[in-house]
Amino acid sequence: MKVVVLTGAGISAESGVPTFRDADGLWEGYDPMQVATPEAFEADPALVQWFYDERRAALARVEPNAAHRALARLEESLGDDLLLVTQNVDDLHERGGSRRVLHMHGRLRAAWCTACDARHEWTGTLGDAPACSGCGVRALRPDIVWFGEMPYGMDDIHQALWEADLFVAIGTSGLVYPAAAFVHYAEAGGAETLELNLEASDGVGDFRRSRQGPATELVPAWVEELLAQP
Ligand code: BV8
Repeated sequence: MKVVVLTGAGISAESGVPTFRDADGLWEGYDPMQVATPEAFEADPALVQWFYDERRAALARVEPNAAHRALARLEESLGDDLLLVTQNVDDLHERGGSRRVLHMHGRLRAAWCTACDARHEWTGTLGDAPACSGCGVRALRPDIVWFGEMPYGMDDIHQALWEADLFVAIGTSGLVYPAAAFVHYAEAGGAETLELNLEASDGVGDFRRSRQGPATELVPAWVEELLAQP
C-alpha cells in the first residue's frame, strides 16, 4: 500500500511548538508578510534573521511526541511505500525516528548561502552574519520557503500523490498552497483520503474520512489500525 502523509504545525503543537493560526499562534504576534517573505528579508534582514534565530533556538527546548514516533513506526513498516511530507520547519519528525522526511517549506536547522547557493546544517544564529563555510561570503539566510517562493520537492510530491492508495493530512489548517491542494491530486489519482486534526479544518469536506482529536491520540491509533490491516 502506497501512503502519502502531509503534516502541519498541529502535529508539533503538543510538543510545545506554537502553531501559526491557533489562538496563541505565531501569526498572532507577527504579520507573516513582515517576517516570512523575500521582500520582508530585503527590507529588514535583522528582524527576519532574529525571528528565525529565536525559533531555531527554541527547538532545543522541545521534544518529539507520540504522533511523531508513530509515523516513524509506520516508516519502519512501509519503507519506501511511505512518503512523509511536512510543512513544518522543525526537526521533530527526525528526532522522533523518521529517516526520510520531505520538508517542503524548508528547515530551521539549515542555512542557505545566497552567494554560492550551498545549504548547510545550522543550529546557531544567522543574525550575526556568519561566513558561509563554502565560499566565505557573509550571505547566509534561513533555508525556509517564504510566501511567494517555490516549495521544495514538488515533482516528487505530485508523483507520490498520483500513485498513492492513501493520503492523510495531519495537523494542518489546509490554508496554505500548494500543500492545501494535495488532497485534490490524491483524490484524482484514486486515493482514499483522511484528515486527522484537532478540529475539522476548512477543507475537511475535501476528504473522504476525517477524525478530530489531538494528534498524540489520533495518530498512534490510526497507525496501529493501518498496520493491523491484512
Ligand atoms: C508559492 C515557512 C508560487 C515559513 C510557510 C491565494 C490562493 C492560492 C495561493 C495563494 C493565494 N495568495 C497567496 C498564495 C500563495 C501562498 C499561500 O498559499 N498563501 C495563503 C496564506 C493563501 N503560498 C505561497 O506563497 C507558497 N509559494 O505559492 O509559490 C511560486 C510559483 C512559481 C515560482 C515561484 C513561486 C509558499 C508557501 C510556504 C510559506 N511558508 N512556512 C515559516 O514557517 O516561518 S507556510 C506556514 O503555513 C508554515 O509552513 C505552516 O506549516 C503552513 C501551514 O500552516 P499549518 O501547518 O496548517 O499550521 P496552522 O497553524 O495554519 O494550522 C494548524 C492546524 O493544526 C489547525 O488546523 C489546528 O486545528 C491543528 N491543531 C492544533 N493543535 C493540534 C492540531 N491538530 C492535532 N493535534 C493538535 N494538538
